[in-house]
Amino acid sequence: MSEPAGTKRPYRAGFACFVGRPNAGKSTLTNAIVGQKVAITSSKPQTTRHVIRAVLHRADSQLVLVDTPGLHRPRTLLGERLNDLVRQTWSEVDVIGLCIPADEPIGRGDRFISQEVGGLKGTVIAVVTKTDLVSRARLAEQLHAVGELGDFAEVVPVSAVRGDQLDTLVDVMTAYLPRSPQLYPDDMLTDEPEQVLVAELIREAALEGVRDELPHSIAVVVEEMIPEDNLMKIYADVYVERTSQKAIVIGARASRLKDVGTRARRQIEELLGTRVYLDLHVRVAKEWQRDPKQLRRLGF
Ligand SMILES: Nc1nc2c(ncn2[C@@H]2O[C@H](COP(=O)(O)OP(=O)(O)OP(=O)(O)O)[C@@H](O)[C@H]2O)c(=O)[nH]1
Ligand SMILES: [Mg+2]
Repeated sequence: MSEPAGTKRPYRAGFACFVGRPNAGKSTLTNAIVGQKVAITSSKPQTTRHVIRAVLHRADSQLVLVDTPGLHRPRTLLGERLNDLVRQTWSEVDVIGLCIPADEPIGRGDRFISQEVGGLKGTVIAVVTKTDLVSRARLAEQLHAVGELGDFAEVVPVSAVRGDQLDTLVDVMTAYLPRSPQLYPDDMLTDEPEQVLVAELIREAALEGVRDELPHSIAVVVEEMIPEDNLMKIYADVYVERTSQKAIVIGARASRLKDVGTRARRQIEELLGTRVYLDLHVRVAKEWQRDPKQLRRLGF
């Protein structure tokens, strides 16, 4: 990929996606690279539920990062839809960044995914994430193990939390992009609609402190956003699958829901740069993860 000395580097632009099992750190890495929160993150697996594009602009390149849901063994119709999205995405991009956490042994899921991506047209790079959580010796072992896992063009260790090696990763991914004119306007960070970003921030706040099956059962839809003087009025519905879950999300004397609202509001105010009035309603959509009609209504 080297150019003769003295010539300007050719402009490159294209798509790279992060894939990997749930919780591998894909969304945190996406946010860290573009320097803004475009994707929500949580310690619960299967946080990301759609494909999120974020654009990194440089003088001689445009790297479109595509964050995808964690690939997993599906137990619901939602799970199947999410896996389909991942497979469609990775078949279309120029570079696939297979994310494998440094602090967990390589498992069946990683092996399965690395085999699947092996046959794609895009260049596959292994990204060893969360390096801040392990010793140098452990990291060396993991890099070796990842090297054995598949035929990767490169293996790059990173820590999104510390910001370690992010530039290196971007350089590596960019090098495999095609020569191409700019794909998106200069100032575009993401093509996520504002309502979706807002709904996601509410879901992120709602995920905090809930356990077991409940994180999977929560969905959020922003019904209305009404600008008023210096204020944005936002009306949103938080969906759960069962009445018992509704009680948990609301909490005693609505204390939990209030906390969720406060946390979400702060994040939304930061995103929109305006004061926000947030009205949250908790509703039950019975077994929505398995119901095609409800899934469609919730945007899947
Ligand atoms: N210490 C440390 N933790 C990290 C790092 N990157 C991600 N995490 C944590 O790992 C957890 C999962 O991160 P996410 O970015 O949501 O993972 P994901 O791969 O997008 O997960 P899904 O969307 O569920 O597939 C969160 O608790 C993050 O804070 C890192 O570089 N260092
Ligand atoms: Mg994610």
